[in-house]
Amino acid sequence: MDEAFVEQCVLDLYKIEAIKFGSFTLKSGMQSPFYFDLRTVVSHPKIMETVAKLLWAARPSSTYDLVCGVAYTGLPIAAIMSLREDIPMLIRRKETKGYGTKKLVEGSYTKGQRCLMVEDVIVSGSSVYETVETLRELGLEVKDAVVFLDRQQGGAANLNATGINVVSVLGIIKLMSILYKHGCITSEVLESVKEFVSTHNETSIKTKDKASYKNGVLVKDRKHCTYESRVTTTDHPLASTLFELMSTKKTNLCVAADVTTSQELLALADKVGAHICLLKTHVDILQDFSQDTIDKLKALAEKHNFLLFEDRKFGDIGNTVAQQYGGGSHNIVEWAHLVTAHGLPGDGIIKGLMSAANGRTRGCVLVAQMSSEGTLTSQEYVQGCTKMAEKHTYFVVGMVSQSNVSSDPRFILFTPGVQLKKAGDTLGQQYVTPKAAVLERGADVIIVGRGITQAEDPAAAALIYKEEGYAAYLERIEQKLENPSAVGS
Ligand code: 5BU
Repeated sequence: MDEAFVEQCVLDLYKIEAIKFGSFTLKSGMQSPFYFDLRTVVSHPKIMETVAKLLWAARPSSTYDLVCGVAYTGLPIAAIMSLREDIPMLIRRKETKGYGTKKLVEGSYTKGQRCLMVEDVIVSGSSVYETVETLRELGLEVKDAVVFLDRQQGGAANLNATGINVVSVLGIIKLMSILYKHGCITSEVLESVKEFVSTHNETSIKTKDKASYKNGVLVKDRKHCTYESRVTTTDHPLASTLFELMSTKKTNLCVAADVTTSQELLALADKVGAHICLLKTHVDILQDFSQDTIDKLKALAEKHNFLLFEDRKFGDIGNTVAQQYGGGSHNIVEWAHLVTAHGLPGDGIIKGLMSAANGRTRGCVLVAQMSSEGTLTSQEYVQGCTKMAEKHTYFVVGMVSQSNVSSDPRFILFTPGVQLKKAGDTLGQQYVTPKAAVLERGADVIIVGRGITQAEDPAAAALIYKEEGYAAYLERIEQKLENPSAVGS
């Protein structure tokens, strides 16, 4: 590659403000003193063509059947390569369409074809990996990626660990040196970027459900950790208690006690108590809720060693939820170890709940996804909920989910919509089996309501669900992490 050609390209990019200095928040939340935004090249076709030429020249091998750009900036660059080199391209959507074919990848391909990945910038390598993972699932061979700028923050090592060879046109230090050499930046800016890179080189990528790579080193994924090992990994005392009792009682079953009288509730809790780790309630369904009911329920929770989980699904501003949680006729904070809350209102809801908890050992579970048909939770919403959980690990113990929304072993994923016999009800509920919930959807705790409460013998049914759920968990932790270079292939 002609050095002068690279230098000129860097200067051109500087001129069109594709490189900026200041304080920027990256996708991961990391603060950076510089930002490289190659999106601006779409307004400068000649520069974009040069970028494409440089990327093509950097490719590690000469034999590819396809090129695929990582959305969004990689797409037009890959399109230029495709045109110039007469090589077909693929587009991998960021989200599946909600209509039509629901395809994630557009374009023609056949299994075994070799595809070159094209990306503008890598930080951790996550965006490249996400795209590669999809293409590999379709049977394509993806081993190489060309990247215009490597921010030198661990991304190349992370990708190497998943079997992707990364070649970049430039590293950030080289780019900065070129700008400095041509008087575009001061030595202070150069030093601040060097300092930033040397102190921010720990990034990680998470693969869909198998593993996570931090600076190229494999970190154990939530789905492969035992409940026992997670007793000490979590920041939350109630999560520790729950992991402890799940592993000693050998159960990941939560019964949803959706009954209408206190008598039924207490009778059910006594019958299934030996088989569960949590009893989930909707106390507003009870016709005769009273303090006496709660006292008896607490005694049963002690007797059988399970926790109480009120599925209140708080969803208002902090000030309101604080009053709902810590007062009213149900005074939930007084007796429920865990409560559900929506992420929708933002952080304030957690602060509100915490203020009502007022130092008591309590926790909340954020509803990230729902089991019902037509649920509105988008990928962005789910990510927003997990981010919120990450910010409040001292109060949020996990998420209600229908998929593997987090590989962080600190979080407990609770999955409702579990039944052995039915596929759904007439009001939109959708069921999967305990095995599918644990193995395919990544559940740590399965939530079963009518599958047990409407069984002829709820205790016997609870035992079956407990055994199925726990066997699936044992199968999951036994699953070996695949050879990193084979991940996704
Ligand atoms: P079922 O009888 O197994 O369908 O009861 C499921 C329970 O879980 C019930 O209490 C619901 O309110 C609760 N639930 C759910 O079904 N789906 C969800 O996404 C959430 C909660 Br969040």
